[in-house]
Amino acid sequence: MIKRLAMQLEKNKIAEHNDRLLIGHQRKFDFVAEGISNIEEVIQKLIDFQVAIPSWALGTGGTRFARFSGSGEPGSLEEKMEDVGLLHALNQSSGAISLHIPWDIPENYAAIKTLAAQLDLRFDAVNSNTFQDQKNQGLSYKFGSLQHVNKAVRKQAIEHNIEVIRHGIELGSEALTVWLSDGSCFPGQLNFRKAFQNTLESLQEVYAALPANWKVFVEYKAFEPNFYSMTVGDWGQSLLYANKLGPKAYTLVDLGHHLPNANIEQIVSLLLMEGKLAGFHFNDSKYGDDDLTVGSIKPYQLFLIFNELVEGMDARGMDHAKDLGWMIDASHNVKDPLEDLLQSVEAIMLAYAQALTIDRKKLNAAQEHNDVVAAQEILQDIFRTDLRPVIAEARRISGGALQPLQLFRDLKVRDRLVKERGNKTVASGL
Ligand code: RM4
Ligand code: MN
Ligand code: MN
Repeated sequence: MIKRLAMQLEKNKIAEHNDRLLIGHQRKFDFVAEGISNIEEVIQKLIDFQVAIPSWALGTGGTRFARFSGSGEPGSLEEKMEDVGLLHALNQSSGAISLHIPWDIPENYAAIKTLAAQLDLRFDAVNSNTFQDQKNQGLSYKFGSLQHVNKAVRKQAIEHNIEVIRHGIELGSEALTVWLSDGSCFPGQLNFRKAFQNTLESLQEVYAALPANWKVFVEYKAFEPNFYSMTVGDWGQSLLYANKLGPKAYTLVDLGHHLPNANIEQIVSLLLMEGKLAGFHFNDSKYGDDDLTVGSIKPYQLFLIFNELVEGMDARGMDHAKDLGWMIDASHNVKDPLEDLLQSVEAIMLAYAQALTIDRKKLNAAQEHNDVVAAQEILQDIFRTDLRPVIAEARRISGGALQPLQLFRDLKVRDRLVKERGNKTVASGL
């Protein structure tokens, strides 16, 4: 059983691996820790910080042209959870999973919850899907869902969202993420104002179905699959919906959903200021919604985003670990999905650790004195400081591996999964 593999990993293999690397690690950690005055606080915050893994990113993704499936991919929700359990056993920072419905419909809630508890996982936001037509679906979403000119289509999409909430309630989720592909491909196709109003009214019905402790995350995207207009096209439009909906509605930032060169860190800062930032779908991109490994293309941008996050959350007295949704939204065309996800979580932890060690007083002073050079020096000095031993130490203390990726390879985890699941498995979802 894979489940047993995850547990075995936790107990023996990780300890052996850490013992082997300990002396070298300690030396590097001591060296870097000496320069960080709040090192204990930083490590505690790193231990508390958990990134949710999307259930749709555990298999090989594809492009519009082809999908080259890997081997040993999870064939069921249970196997996907076991994969996330493996990641979490290795890094102790992936203790949550985000489900996409209907790609992953939980059939036996009690069994799924028991498995989650065994793997030390909780359920983050549940995601609805009205961007595809499902088998046996009455009406088509070809021309949109919540925005549709036909009320019956809107109703069908609203009901789907409410059904997703119901699944989430059973599992202990506390948020619904709505990403709409609604929009238009050609000028004249859509009356923008009517499309907005229809979407708002539909979202209001979904909002009314939220339990008291729930949030709804309105995710925006500037382009694709519609190429002329998107009905939730940017953070301004998402914020309009969120403000009109009410206090349980927030704007979700997916790093790949902006027009080229958008200043995402500024968007993050202002959404936080308004108390309307939902959280993130982390990924990286060069050209569009590439869904690449977090930090693989623009690590400095990621660091600048975390700089604004830490500053803004602290200004509002927020709990870093709990008050926002931290999720990955990635796709893996050429890498092993589990290795890729380990890299993504590592990149997120690194950017967070760096942001935690910025000298805020110094940075404020530089800003107050218009000392542009000093401000840049402060940020870049931290960005160029190697804090990998600090996040490794946080992992070690919480029972994870000093080098998760190395251990994943040393233990030939993928080979074992292939043996268990076979060569020709194709995971559902993207
Ligand atoms: C979209 C968007 C959503 C994700 C789907 C699969 O581009 O990022 O968050 O649920 O892809
Ligand atoms: Mn997304
Ligand atoms: Mn996307």
